[in-house]
Order: sequence, then C-alpha cells, then structure tokens
Amino acid sequence: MKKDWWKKSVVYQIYPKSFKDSNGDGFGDIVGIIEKLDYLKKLGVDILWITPMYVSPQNDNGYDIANYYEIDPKFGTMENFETLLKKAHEKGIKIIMDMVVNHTSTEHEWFKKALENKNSKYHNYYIWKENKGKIPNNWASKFGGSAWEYIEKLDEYYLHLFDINQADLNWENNELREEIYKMMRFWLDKGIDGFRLDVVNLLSKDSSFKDDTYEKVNDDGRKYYTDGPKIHEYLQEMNREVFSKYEDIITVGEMSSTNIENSIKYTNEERKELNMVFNFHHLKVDYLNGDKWSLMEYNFKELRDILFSWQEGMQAGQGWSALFWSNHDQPRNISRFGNTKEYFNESGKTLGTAIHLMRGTPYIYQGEEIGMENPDFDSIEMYRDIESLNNYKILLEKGLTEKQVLEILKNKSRDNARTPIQWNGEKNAGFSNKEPWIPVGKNYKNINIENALREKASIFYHYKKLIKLRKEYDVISHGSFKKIYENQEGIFAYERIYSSEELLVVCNFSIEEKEIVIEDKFLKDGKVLISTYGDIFIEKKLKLKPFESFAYLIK
Ligand code: TEU
Repeated sequence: MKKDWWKKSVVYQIYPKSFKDSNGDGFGDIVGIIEKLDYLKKLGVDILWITPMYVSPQNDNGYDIANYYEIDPKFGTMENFETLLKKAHEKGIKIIMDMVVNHTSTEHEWFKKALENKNSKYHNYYIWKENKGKIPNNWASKFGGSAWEYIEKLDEYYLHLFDINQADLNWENNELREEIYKMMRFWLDKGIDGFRLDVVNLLSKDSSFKDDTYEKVNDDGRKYYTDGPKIHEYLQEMNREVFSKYEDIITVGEMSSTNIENSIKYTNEERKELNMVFNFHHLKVDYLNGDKWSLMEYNFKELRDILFSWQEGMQAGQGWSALFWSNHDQPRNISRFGNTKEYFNESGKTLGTAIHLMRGTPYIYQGEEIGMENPDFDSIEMYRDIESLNNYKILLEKGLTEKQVLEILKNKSRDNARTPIQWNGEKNAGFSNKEPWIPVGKNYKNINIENALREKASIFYHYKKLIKLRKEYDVISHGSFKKIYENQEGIFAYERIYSSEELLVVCNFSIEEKEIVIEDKFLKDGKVLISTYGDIFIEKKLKLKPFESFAYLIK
C-alpha cells in the first residue's frame, strides 16, 4: 500500500449509540453497525471512525473510559467487535477506534486505587494538588465550573479539564505512559486500522499550574495545557512505541484550540507524530465574542478566511488536515451553514463539495450524507448531553430566561448531532423498535436514508460521487491549493493543481444569485466533475444560482 494511502480515503464517523439498535433496547450497538455495512459500502467510504465503545458509566457517552480493554456490554461483546472488524475488512473498509488518553472515568480502577491512598502507585497516574485552603488555580472545566474537584479523604484536589467524572491523567509519569502504549498496542494487535485520539494536544500541562487572567472568554487556563511543553515529545514517543510498529495504520489527533504552527509539527511526516489533525477554529464563527453559549448568525467571510488560511498554512509546512463540517460535538452542518427551508438539497450538496475537494482527508459524520438537521428540541427533558445540562443550569443562574436558554441549546447543543439515524419513515425512524435513549428528530418521515436512496438527486448520491472522484483524480487527493475570488461576498472558491491538471471549485454559499468572471485559462475544453444543479456551461461571465456549486477540470 502507498504510504499516504489515506489521502485517497474518506472517513465516516459512527456514533454507535445512535447509529442502529439491533437488540431493541433503544441504544445502538455493534451488531447494528454490522447490519449496515452494506449501506456504508454503497456510500463508498473507506474508513469508519467509531466513537468510544469501551466500558464506561456513559456520563460523557463513552469519553469517560472505565476499562480500556473491554467493550461495554451496552454495545455488545468483544466477539461482536471482532466480527465487525472481520466483516468490514472483507468489504475493504477499515476501522479506527476512538482513544481517550487525556483522562479516564473516575470509575476506572486506577482512579479508585488512587483514591484509596496517596502512596499507591496509581495516585501518581493522575494530577493532584494539595489543599492550601483554596482551589489550586482558576482553570475552568470545558463543561462548566472549576477544573478541580476536592477529595476530602486525601485533602487534595484532582484536575479534570472536562467533567468531574473525567480525571486527567498524569503524562509526566513514565509508568502511566507505558501502560497507555501497551493498551494501544493491544487494540492494534487485534487488527484495528488506527486511532482517532481525543483531545490529544492537552496531554502536557505546564508545571507552573498558574492562575489564568480570566479577562477574556478563553482565559480559562487553556494556555497552560494546550499544545503544552512536552506534547511533541509525547507524541513522538507514542509514535515510536506504538504506531511505528504497525503498517498502514492511520492516526488523527483531535486538537483543541491549537494553531497552524503546532498542527504542522503534529503532522509533517518527517517529525513522526500523527498523520492528520482536526482543528475547530472554523466552527467557532457563530460564537459571540468567543462564547459558545450565545446566539449569532455565522460570519461567512470569517468562516472562509479561517478555512483558507489553514489550507495555505498546512500546505506551506507540509502538514495534513482532517476536513469536516460536523461531528458528534457539533450542531448539524446543514442547519448551521445551509438553508434547510428553500435550498435543502442544494445547500447540503454545496457544503459537501466545498469541504471534500480541499487539501486534506474528508470526514463525514453519520447522517450528514442525507442532510440530517438539528432536531429542534423544545424542552430540557429531551436533552441528554452533560455539557448541555451543565450549561442549562449555568445560563439560568446567569439570569437568562428558560426560553432564551432553550433557544441557545437548540442551536448549540451537542445533542443536535446525537439523535438516532433516520433510516426510514417508520416507528423510531427505523433505528430501534423500542423508544430510543434520545428522541428522534421530528422530520424523519421526510429526511431518511430510505428516501435518500430512492431519490437520484439526493444529497446521498452527491456525497457518493465526491468520494468516488477523490479516488479517480490525483488533483483532488494530492493537488496544491490556491484560494480565488476572495473579494466576492458569499463565494467560496479555490483551485487545485497537480502536474498538468487544474481543478476549479466554486461554491455559492448564499441565497442570492452571483456572477463571477471565469479566468481565460479555464475557458477551454474541460469537464464538469460535479455540480449542484446538473448541467452547467462554463463561460466568461458565469451566473450562479443560490447555493450553486461546481468543480471543473482542465488539463
Ligand atoms: O471533545 C473535545 C472538545 O473540546 C470539544 O469538542 C468539546 O465537546 C467542546 O469543547 C464542548 O463545547 C472531545 C470529544 O469529542 C467529546 O465528545 C468529549 O466530551 C471530550 O473530548 C472529552 O473527552
């Protein structure tokens, strides 16, 4: 296999809890994924990233791992997992596991032993500060409140950058790091094809543990642990101890609040750290003054400029990015950046084109390929996510009305992405024959996979085509990136170049008609590879309809 085979691949993210329930407990499972492998094969994706299925109390839906070596019975058994791996491989589909090594659940036996006594070796697996009469510092938990929790018995605080139930691991401890590498090898030895590494740029905390200034929203301690002092050292060690021992695996790091400079370091091949990274800057363009829990129309220019500056920066440093609009932590992309009322199909397709044809490896989040929308939950009882429930309380305490808070959650909650996959228009959208763990989106009778497969002009077939094009044209997988038309409001456009091939990608992100002037070099015989509205004739003065997009190739 070519060493950068993953540049020709498309990854599909499965949130197993909401994908398909096979045993009628309202909770998706591994057998459900096996049942749907043919569907995924039909779409044409190459790699599945499955979010955590290890034993977990599920306070944060599996990102709170209590046992790294076992599958949680709610999802099935290890045998089920091995069958899934085998069947997927038979179909030519790879599987990467989600690995959380920044923290464990407080239910993990390491943490339980750490609590028993300060002299236990496990105590040093976590990050503790003694009680000096006040909280160790003012760092905030990403899910609201302080990042420290007091344990009376030990008269100490432990660090949790996420929920109280997610204690941060002490990466300064060699023994802990070895335990983690051993566990990662266990999964790779089973034959999995790599890892998506959760918040992996937060592993190295600055030893000063200083107070942050708290002047701006982001002064919450993050500068002391984001891309921290030893992070590259740790990832190089992880690569040496784990990744380098296996062939053809793929590693993608989820990077919280990172920057281009570090992301180049994480992914430049020569440094031997990771294959690619996710960053989230483009998904903060609807945060008012950096605050997620606010309401704001997204700023198109900011969105485009961020994405394009990452394209240029990563290219200059020979880094590699994961390309994505959505995941299990983000509201649905079509509700956020598209127009679901008048241009459902068109905006869904244009969003897909814009992302898939840039430089990087595209990721599709389950349901995105049929344009699943935010579910518009209208009462707090419908929400399950710990971050949403915490912030519901925090916002009410701040003095917002219940109505205002619900409106914010409708737009911002992570549960927007976590409703069951809408397989058909039947009961519970065909996800389960029992009431699902979280309500199904209201529009499932209309927007569902059965309908999408029947309808030749659906978003599904557009995504299928995008995936296929990546395999056929090296200019998509390996070409260079150049932004164009950057002064035109609402236009998201770029060129890709690879030896004699040039690809022009133009997307109208607005509901207005736009006119662009096509450069002379493109006014020769070429080929439209994909478009929103079917046929498009490339001429000097080209008019674009609302949410119209196309990719045009010349040689
Ligand atoms: O998320 C990390 C993360 O920082 C976010 O995307 C987070 O959900 C967001 O900041 C909240 O506003 C990862 C996982 O993807 C997420 O599901 C987990 O909850 C989190 O790590 C903790 O493991």
